[in-house]
Amino acid sequence: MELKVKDKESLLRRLMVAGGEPVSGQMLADEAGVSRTAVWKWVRELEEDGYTVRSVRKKGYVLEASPDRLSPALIRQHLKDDRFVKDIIHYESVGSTMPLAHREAQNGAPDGTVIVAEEQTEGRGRLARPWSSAAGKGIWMSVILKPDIPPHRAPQFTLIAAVAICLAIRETAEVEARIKWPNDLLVGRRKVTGILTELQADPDRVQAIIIGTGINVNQELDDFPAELADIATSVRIEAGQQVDRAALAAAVLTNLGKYSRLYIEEGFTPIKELWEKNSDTIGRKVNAVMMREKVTGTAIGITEDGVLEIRTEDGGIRGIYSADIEPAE
Ligand code: BT5
Repeated sequence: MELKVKDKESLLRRLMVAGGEPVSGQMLADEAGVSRTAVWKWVRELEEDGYTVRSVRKKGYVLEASPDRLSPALIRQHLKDDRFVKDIIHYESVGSTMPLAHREAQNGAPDGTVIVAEEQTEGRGRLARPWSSAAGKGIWMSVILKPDIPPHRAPQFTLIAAVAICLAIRETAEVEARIKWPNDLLVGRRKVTGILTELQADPDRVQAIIIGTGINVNQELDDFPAELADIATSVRIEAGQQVDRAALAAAVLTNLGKYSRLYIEEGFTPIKELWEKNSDTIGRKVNAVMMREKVTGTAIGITEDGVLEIRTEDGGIRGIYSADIEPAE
């Protein structure tokens, strides 16, 4: 990781890796090629951003506390592997991170660009359904991927994302989320995460895949709007304690990099195995509710294209491409 101090963000990272030891203001100024007053100004700006920086006489600056935010520096501090994440663009409040990510992707943003917001005022799910995205409570994030694949393989990335987030929640908070086909993570019967995958493509090549992830992190039950009271949960509710959003976001991004690499190198089989192992859907009797029909049967697996296979009462097998899945009993 590049640690040379050149601005406020790199100063912050430098104080973070010092792990509570003072870092000399003179040394920072020399390294950055600026005056000690300029370093002091960066420190003041960090304090305005909510960090607590103590100045220890004759020794230097110590980072004492960080705010509960999804700032690039805080997320990067927790990244186990920085091969995947290229750029993190952080907003206080946006309508939705999805159109912003589309625009960045069109303007040439590379694979591994992340758009993240503290709050969305018009967060959305599939079919333009609303997605509740309260300020400071969740991870409302869109990730740009630019894999060299044909468009029909793009839905597999929803499954990669589901595996990546499911395992990140387990690793960070020891909460056992399970994947409901195709794009929800549940704890018990309640939804903790929704995933929205969108595509920019030519007829034969993917230009960009945008993975939108809405992870409920620190809501308490009464933080949810009334219509979600019986169907939503958060990692905090399930873990019984506050969860570090930046650490969880970093775990999600680390895993997204790890499992998309695994997919590119070894194909869909290892992803399919992980998906099925962590699935809430496989083996259950379900109704697949589509626009014009409802198919009832036992979910038996997913295909190479991410299609859900259901064995119906008459013993036939139906492939489901897009539907809402509900328990049949
Ligand atoms: C989804 O849609 O589950 C995909 C949600 C994707 C949200 C992310 S946040 C970052 C990015 N920016 C966006 O604007 N979107 C993405 P779907 O399967 O259609 O589920 C939508 C349904 O989930 C709604 O109709 C509600 O019933 C329910 N819902 C809404 N907000 C929720 C929440 N915070 N937690 C749990 N359930 C919720």
